[in-house]
Amino acid sequence: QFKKPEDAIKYRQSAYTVMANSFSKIGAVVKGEAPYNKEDVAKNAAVVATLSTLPWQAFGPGTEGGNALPAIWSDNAKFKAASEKMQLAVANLNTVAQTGDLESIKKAFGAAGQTCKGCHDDFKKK
Ligand code: ASC
Repeated sequence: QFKKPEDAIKYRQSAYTVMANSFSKIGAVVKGEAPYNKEDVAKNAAVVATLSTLPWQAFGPGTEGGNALPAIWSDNAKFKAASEKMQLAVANLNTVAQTGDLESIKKAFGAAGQTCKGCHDDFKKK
């Protein structure tokens, strides 16, 4: 799917970049730094949920590098489990965001943020 390892690295980093942009916009609302607009949050949550499905295909054999730690390949089952946990958490954030209940959004956002961090701790260069 990717001609060079750099192409895979660029692809997965791009997906994370777009995801983080939308996630942090929701974060600003959750932290009270931006006003709550239901449609904006719902849209950003949908972007995060969709983008969350993309990076994993770009961690194939021979694509080591970027900010990825070798544990992604040496302990791939654990990486996959962490990625699935994150995808479930952001899918839930998206479901909740579409309902427009800010308290539920705050809870789902916090839980999703923990799954980002969980993976970074073990699999991303500091
Ligand atoms: C973000 C972002 C992450 C997560 C993480 C939550 O906005 O870019 O990686 O939140 O920091 O703990």
